[in-house]
Amino acid sequence: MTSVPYHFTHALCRAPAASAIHGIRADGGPDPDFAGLAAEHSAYVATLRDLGLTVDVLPPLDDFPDALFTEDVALTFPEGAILLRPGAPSRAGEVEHIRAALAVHHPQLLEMTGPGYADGGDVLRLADRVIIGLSDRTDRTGAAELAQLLGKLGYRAEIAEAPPGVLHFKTGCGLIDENTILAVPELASCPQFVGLEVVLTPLGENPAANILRIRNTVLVGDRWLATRAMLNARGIDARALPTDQIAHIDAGLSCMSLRW
Ligand code: CIR
Repeated sequence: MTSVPYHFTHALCRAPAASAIHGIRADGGPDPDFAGLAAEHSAYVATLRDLGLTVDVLPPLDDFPDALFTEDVALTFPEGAILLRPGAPSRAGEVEHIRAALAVHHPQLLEMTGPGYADGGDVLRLADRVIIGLSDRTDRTGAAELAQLLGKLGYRAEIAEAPPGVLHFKTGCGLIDENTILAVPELASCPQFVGLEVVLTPLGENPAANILRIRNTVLVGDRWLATRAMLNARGIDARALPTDQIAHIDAGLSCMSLRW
C-alpha cells in the first residue's frame, strides 16, 4: 500500500476526565493542572478542525485517567481499523469504550487477541509501510500479531526498537513529510529509516520529536522554538500548540487523536 500518510479527513479524540491528572508518568513527577490540561486538549481539537478534519470528541471516562490518549488503543486507516491491547494494565479497559465509535466509521474493524501487547504510540505510518517500535508497552508477540493484522488491511509492517528512556517509539520521532523524519539522536541510525532523510531534534529539544503532520501542517509543542524555526526554514507550515500539562503525564501531540 502506498499513500500519503497524513492526508487525513477525520480524527477521534476523547475529552479529558477530571481523573486525567492521575495519568501514568514514568518519573513520578507532579500532577498536571486540570484546567491547563483541558485547555491544551481544546486547543488541539480546535486546531484539527481548523485544518479541515471532522473531529469526534468522545465523553470523558473517569475510571480511565489516560483515556484522552486515544492514539494508544487502536490504529485507524482509510481501509479499516485495528483495536489494540495497550501494554499498561490500567489502560486495557479503554479499548471496549472506543469500539462502538470506531465501528461507526470502520466497517472493517480488526482486533488483537493477545497474548501480546501493542500501544498505538509505538506505531509510525509511512507512505509505503508501518513501523512498529518495541517498547515497555509493545512486546515482540504483540508486534508480530499486529503486523499480521496490518497485512490484512494491505499494510506491510517492520519492527524496530524504540529508543531507550522514552515511553513510545513516536515519543522519539515523527513525520515531517513522506520522506523525512524528525528524530531524537538515539534514532539517527534506526535501520528502518534507511532511505529516508532523518533530521535530528535541535540540542535540548528531544521532546519536540513527537510532532504531528496533518495535511500541509506540522504541529509542534510551543516550547520547542528551535525545532519550529528549523521546520519553518524547510518551508514547512509549523504550528505551535501548548503541551506543558500533558507532558507531565508523558504525552505529546500525536497521543491525543486517532486519525484517518
Ligand atoms: C501513558 O503512560 O499511557 C499516558 N500517561 C501517556 C500516553 C501517551 N501516548 C502516546 O505517546 N501515544
